[in-house]
Amino acid sequence: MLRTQGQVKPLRRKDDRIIIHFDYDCFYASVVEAENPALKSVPLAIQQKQIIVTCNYEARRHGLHKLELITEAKKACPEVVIVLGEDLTRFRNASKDLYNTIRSFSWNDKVERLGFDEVWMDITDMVDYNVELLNMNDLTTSFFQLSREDPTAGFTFDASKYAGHGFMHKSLTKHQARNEDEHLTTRLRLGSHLAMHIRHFLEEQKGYTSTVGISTSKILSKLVGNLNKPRGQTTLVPPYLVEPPDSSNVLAFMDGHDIGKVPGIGFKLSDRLREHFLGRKPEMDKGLVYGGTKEKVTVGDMRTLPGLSPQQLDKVLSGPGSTHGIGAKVFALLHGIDDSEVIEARDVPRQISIEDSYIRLDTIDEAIREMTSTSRRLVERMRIDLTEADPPSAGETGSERRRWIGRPETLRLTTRPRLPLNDDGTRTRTFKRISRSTALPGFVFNLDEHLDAIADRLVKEALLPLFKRLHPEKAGWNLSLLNVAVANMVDVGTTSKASAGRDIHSMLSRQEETLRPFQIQSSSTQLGIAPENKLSNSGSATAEAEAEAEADGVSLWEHDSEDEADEIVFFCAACKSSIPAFARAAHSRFHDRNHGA
Ligand code: DCP
Ligand code: MG
Ligand code: MG
Repeated sequence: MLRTQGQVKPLRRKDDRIIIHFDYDCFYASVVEAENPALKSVPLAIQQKQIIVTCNYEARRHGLHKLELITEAKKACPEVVIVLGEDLTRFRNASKDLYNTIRSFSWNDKVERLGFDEVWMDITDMVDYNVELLNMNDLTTSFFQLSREDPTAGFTFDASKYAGHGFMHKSLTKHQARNEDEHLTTRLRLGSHLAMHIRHFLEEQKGYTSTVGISTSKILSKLVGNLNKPRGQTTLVPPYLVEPPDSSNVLAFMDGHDIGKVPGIGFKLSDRLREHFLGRKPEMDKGLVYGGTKEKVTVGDMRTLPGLSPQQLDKVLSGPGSTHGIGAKVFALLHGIDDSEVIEARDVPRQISIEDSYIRLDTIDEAIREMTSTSRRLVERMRIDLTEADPPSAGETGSERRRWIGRPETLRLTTRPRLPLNDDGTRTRTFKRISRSTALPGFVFNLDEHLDAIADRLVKEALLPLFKRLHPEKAGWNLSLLNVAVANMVDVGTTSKASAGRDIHSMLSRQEETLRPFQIQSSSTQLGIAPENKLSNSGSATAEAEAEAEADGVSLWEHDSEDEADEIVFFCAACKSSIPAFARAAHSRFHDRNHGA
């Protein structure tokens, strides 16, 4: 069915970017195999708690699956080698190393990680530069320049075809397929060759295979990559037009997906969409910790629903805490349009949070005690992750001084209250988090102060007031979780080696920007003082809206599986381990389940 003009017009894409999405094959298993290559040829599974978080492809050939119970896996394949993966250090390190390797190819530093094993790279600048260099009369022996400065650095390739697979939906006839955008085709071809080059580099230099998608947006590149797994790559080929719908390869490709599979439409949104489409609550498999099979409603089902419009979707999807303009965003996503940028690399995490879950936490004294110990760990974490050694100036000796390289501006307290008992004595479980934010006080940055003193003061002056806003009653509440986070990180710039050798210009311009609020400071000892010109963002509308949207799970990138990896360090005190953010929701459900209702 053709959409009316009025609805399609806002769907003009911005200038096409070329984006590559990497997904490392069976990531945790590959990390373990890299340490012990003998394991490559046997079925290998990585265990966390009672489940297999991932397994190698040898194990998959034996019928094992990701997120399967250990007991079931052993039954299906008694010879499986199981390696414990509770300690995430090795995975985090491997992830950072691979990320830095990919980043070293980038000119614009738009290289973004999702979870531990996915990376997007915006290669628009590299592709466009190289399109200019093409000899249109002899595309088959082209040269891809990997550096603007050194014309000899690069590789030869055949620009007349794609590297790897190209995806063209079968519904598009040859005739329609010819109606393609030549320029976009050329650019995507170049993108596919660069993707192949980096993919092979990762394989040969680092020993990791990956699955890659190439398209014009984050979402399309991520989705199309899935078509050839593992160790493959797929380019979504033009035509990319939105109109007419029956000759768009993008729409044809998107239409077949279950709406829940579209990144950016998380489980909450997809449930509301399913409910809207079916006209009733969808059947849900509540018994499954990791989200069960639900009734399949496809993107095509939704997209062609009579009367569908951004306004209508807004009505269906907006609720407390929902993202502004959610209807328009989802409407665009259903049409395969996603203008979200690949976020530029940074040297400090975006936020740090520490949390603990409780079977019972229902007195103010306990709450204060828990907030204090959590704060202590948080400040300790900040000192590790957000400072670097400050080289002593001439003539100075003695103990090593450190300086802050990232300064979060916001302090956030999140709790998850248990619902009161039902009449029949049962308790309805809820995963709903509530939060309040305030400006992070400057004394937290005082490196000379003892951790205990900072934690005490932080609770008294900042967290307790937030707590009272969340839970005004003296008693009557019972919390199953407390989380203290610092967010709104301002990157103060680093002098470390990690940042050396990168595009100097982009680094300088970035530093200028981020340093602006801190120009009154000159040395590390003064960093304990909050900048004079900093406005208090206590009760700031954006911070709270953000926190609440997060609490409701209605954010463009669903937290369950689509988060910012250890950009958000999440420490679960219940099992004493750091958890990558993508696994947080699943992990906390795991504890809930074991604690019982
Ligand atoms: N992971 C986890 N908990 C989850 C999901 C994933 O610990 N709930 C870990 C294990 C994986 C890594 O994160 O190795 C990436 O997960 P993916 O689901 O992307 O899967 P893999 O990379 O393991 O496999 P594939 O080859 O299918 O990409
Ligand atoms: Mg992945
Ligand atoms: Mg993977």
